[in-house]
Amino acid sequence: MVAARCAALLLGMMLGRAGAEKEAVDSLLVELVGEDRVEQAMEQGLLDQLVQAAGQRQAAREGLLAEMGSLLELPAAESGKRFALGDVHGFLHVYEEREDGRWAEIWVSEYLEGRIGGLALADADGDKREELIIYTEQGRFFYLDPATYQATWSNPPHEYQRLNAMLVCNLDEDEALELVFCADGRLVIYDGRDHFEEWRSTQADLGSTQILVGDVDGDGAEEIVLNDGYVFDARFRDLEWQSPESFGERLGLRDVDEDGIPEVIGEFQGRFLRIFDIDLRREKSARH
Ligand SMILES: [Ca+2]
Ligand SMILES: [Ca+2]
Ligand SMILES: [Ca+2]
Ligand SMILES: [Ca+2]
Repeated sequence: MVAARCAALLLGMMLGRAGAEKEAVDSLLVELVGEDRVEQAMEQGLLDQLVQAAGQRQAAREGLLAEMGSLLELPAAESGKRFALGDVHGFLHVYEEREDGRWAEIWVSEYLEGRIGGLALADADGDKREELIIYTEQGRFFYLDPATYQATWSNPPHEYQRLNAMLVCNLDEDEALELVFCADGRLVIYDGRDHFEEWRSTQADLGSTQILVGDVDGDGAEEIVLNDGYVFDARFRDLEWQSPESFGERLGLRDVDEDGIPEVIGEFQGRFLRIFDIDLRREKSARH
């Protein structure tokens, strides 16, 4: 019982309700294992297990919402938890949880001039405050204040015609983040603060739908991995490898062979998985 209550409280914390509930979890943990063993329990990963259990329970209830790129948890307001949803009609909606656990729409944007392709929450301009970043399929970017939803920046119309995928991350030494995206067939690295193209690929036929960044060949420097089989050096932007086959529609990184280098795990047709060793430039053999 105590564990179940603890997991429920942890779930609340994960969804943004910190503060008072953190204290409640701490006291429950004391109740669960005794004051003198709290530290040891935390070291043994008890909290991790509870967080994982809470996450699994939520996933079972809500399906794949957590994996959808145009749906994003927002910082909770005093009145409740909130999430944003960008729809295919070009509108961003913000929903807030009511006390009975139901959700209500509390805000909707103006028309954002195209189907919404993805959302991110990050401090892209390095001012220590996060932006809600939206991109549309037609190549518009919008920064919104994540609490008031007022727009703080958008790129010019017609800067790009078509945008397939975006990742917000830091690829260089400056504090501001970069917007890494696939636009009009090219991979583009765009300065998140000063809003200009830092680099674009000479390859002009990319149709990437997912972008990941990680050190996938173990040389200590990060690569940009595109789901359609391209691997670029994240810093110097050279094409390191063009795989003869796609890595799948969706990608994940995990080191599954203990060599310290994450493998790319790619999903095809929403269910079939392949494992790629990027350092060896091949799909991992099915049996050793
Ligand atoms: Ca910011
Ligand atoms: Ca940067
Ligand atoms: Ca590397
Ligand atoms: Ca590995």
